[in-house]
Order: sequence, then C-alpha cells, then structure tokens
Amino acid sequence: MIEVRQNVLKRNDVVARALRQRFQQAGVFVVSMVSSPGAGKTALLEKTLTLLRPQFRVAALVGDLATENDAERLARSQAPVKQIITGTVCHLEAAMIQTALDGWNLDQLDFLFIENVGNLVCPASYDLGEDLRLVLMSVTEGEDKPLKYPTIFNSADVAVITKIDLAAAVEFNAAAANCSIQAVRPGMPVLDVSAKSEGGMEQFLDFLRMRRDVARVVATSENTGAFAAPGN
Ligand SMILES: Nc1nc2c(ncn2[C@@H]2O[C@H](COP(=O)(O)OP(=O)(O)OP(=O)(O)O)[C@@H](O)[C@H]2O)c(=O)[nH]1
Ligand SMILES: [Mg+2]
Repeated sequence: MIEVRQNVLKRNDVVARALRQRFQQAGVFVVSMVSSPGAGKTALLEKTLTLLRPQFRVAALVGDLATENDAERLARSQAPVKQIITGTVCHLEAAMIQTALDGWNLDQLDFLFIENVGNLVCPASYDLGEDLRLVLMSVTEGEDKPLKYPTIFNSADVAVITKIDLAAAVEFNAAAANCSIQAVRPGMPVLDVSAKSEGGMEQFLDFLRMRRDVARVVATSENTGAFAAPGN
C-alpha cells in the first residue's frame, strides 16, 4: 500500500516538473489555491480575474468532485476557464492539469490560476507545477486550523485570511490565527482579504504582481545571465 502511494506521488512529481518547465518557458506565472470547502476560493478568484484582466492575460482551471458551478461563476469575469471534474478524487493531480491545458496556448497568458478541490488534507501532497501556492483560511473556520492541518500550510507559500468583512461578527482573533500560522510555518507571509467588500484586494493583487515580476527576473537571469525589466 505504501509502495503504491509512493509510486503515484513520484509519477505526479515527474509530470509536475515537466509542467513547471513548460510554464517557465511560456512565461506564465501559475498560482494555485487550496483551502477547506467554502473558504472563498472561487469568490476571491472571480474578483482577482476581473480586476487583473484589464492589465494582464489571465485564465483559470478549477477542480471539483462534481458540478461546473465554479467554472460558471469564474466565467463571469470573461477570462478563459475550464472545470476539471475529479469524480471521487479529493485533489487535483499534475496529469489532470496537463490534460486540461490541451488546446490552450500558454504563451498567450500572464497568469494562470488553479483552484484545487476544497480539502485541507489530500491536495497537500500533489505538486501541480505552480509558482505560488496560496492556502486560504476564512475567519469563520477558527484560528487553530493551521495547527490541525499543518501539512497543507507547510506545502503552501502564502496564507490568505478570507472573509475579513465577517471578522468582527465571528470575533475572529487575528493575532491567534497569525500565531497558529507562524507556529507551523515560521515567516509565512499572511494577507487579509474580503472578496465581498474588496478590503485588502489591492494589497493582494500587488503581492501577485510583485511575485510574478520576481519570478520573471529570476527566470531571465537563469536563462541568459541578464535581468528582465519588471512590469507587464
Ligand atoms: N461575507 C463574505 N462571504 C464570502 C466571501 N468570500 C466568499 N464568501 C461566501 O462563502 C461561500 C463559499 O464561497 P466560495 O467562493 O464558493 O468558496 P470555495 O472555497 O470556492 O468553495 P469550494 O469550491 O466548494 O471549496 C459563498 O456563499 C460565498 O458567497 C467574503 O469575502 N465575504
Ligand atoms: Mg470553489
């Protein structure tokens, strides 16, 4: 049983590595989102696609066990969107991303977003070739979630606290949440957003733009020894 699982993960890593190389060659910055069901991935992503679209070429893949609901919501942003239906599988795998990208020209994209299946356990083990993994945690879930699900927080680069418009109503303790995050992953950047009120959205988008700029500079210097100018 352990051997089978190790083989599956190894196979996933091989595909993820090939994807990462492909993304880098195409110059597309790939951001994935993981969280518990209902933490606000689709709401944040719809807002993000809508606000980035005037300046950047954006697209999204979204995974769910069933329904095209999220793809339909994201398509309201006018960005290209594809739903990945996983059936009984509780996470996305690199091979699913590879298949879903069939027919898409990555050279034509600046940002590709991947919304994972809502689950705080399974997605942690599967690299999708992304540049940046965001773990979302809504103010209604309780401040101790990072302590209870450390692996997913450890697999992510940034923690995003969502639904901050509800923080006062649920007596959310931001200091305690930050303590839980830092206990599991010291130094992890934490951003606060509300897709509803748009509080924190500008800082969130600035962060994404800045990380894309940094990735481009690093990629260019690795490839040529020269530096790319930051910006669009
Ligand atoms: N008040 C408030 N509600 C929000 C916010 N973001 C999302 N919601 C609500 O939370 C619920 C779940 O949001 P979704 O965006 O569907 O969450 P999700 O993480 O994509 O859910 P799954 O894909 O099912 O895992 C919906 O009723 C949203 O309207 C927010 O910033 N503030
Ligand atoms: Mg969703």
